[in-house]
Amino acid sequence: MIELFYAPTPNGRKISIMLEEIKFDYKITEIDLKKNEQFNSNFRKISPLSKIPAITDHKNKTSLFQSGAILIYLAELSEKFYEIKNRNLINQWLMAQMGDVGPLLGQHHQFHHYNPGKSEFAEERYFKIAKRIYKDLDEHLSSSDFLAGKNYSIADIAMFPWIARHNWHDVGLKNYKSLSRWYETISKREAVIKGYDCLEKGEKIPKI
Ligand SMILES: N[C@@H](CCC(=O)N[C@@H](CS)C(=O)NCC(=O)O)C(=O)O
Repeated sequence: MIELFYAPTPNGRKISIMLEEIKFDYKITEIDLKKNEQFNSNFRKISPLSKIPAITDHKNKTSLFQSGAILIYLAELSEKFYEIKNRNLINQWLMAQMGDVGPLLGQHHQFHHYNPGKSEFAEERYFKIAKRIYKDLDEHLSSSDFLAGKNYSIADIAMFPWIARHNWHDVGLKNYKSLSRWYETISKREAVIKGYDCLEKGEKIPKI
């Protein structure tokens, strides 16, 4: 059984969606970031940077932090969404999500959504970067069904919950036809709908 240390954020949702996709038995331990529970010493033993998501695989007696590493672990264990012959491409897009898209959109959330008016420079900078991310993803997806080719993979699972914050980004997802097509396709997957609302609070995937 997998224990997922979770908060309902894009990084948390990557893993709840993956666990639903691979139909593994799992339980959620909520980490309330507003109450600073990520700094509790027990949690820091498995997530030394005090960040969700993290997992403990009680069967294999293994704990992991960092969503990308967790996705790879679960993909290898389940042999799903991480085709061996396509790994370079999948890894490339997974790393692009982890190293670029996530952290940069995260800054856009901070300045545009949570703290407007605090820094004109940062608001403009990350708005511009967010638009560029949408444009680049849209261009790529105009000639590729999914991020790493014709099959849905852990790279898509990593990227999806970030684009699902499109209402916060104010970039206008509907203007990006290929990115919208990709988003709608993934939005309809039963496991994605379930994993998005894994706390069963009735949270719906934002529509375009
Ligand atoms: N690169 C990490 C990022 C994880 C991350 O930023 N988690 C945030 C929530 S989305 C967090 O736990 N923040 C709490 C904190 O930094 O104190 C991953 O992909 O797992």
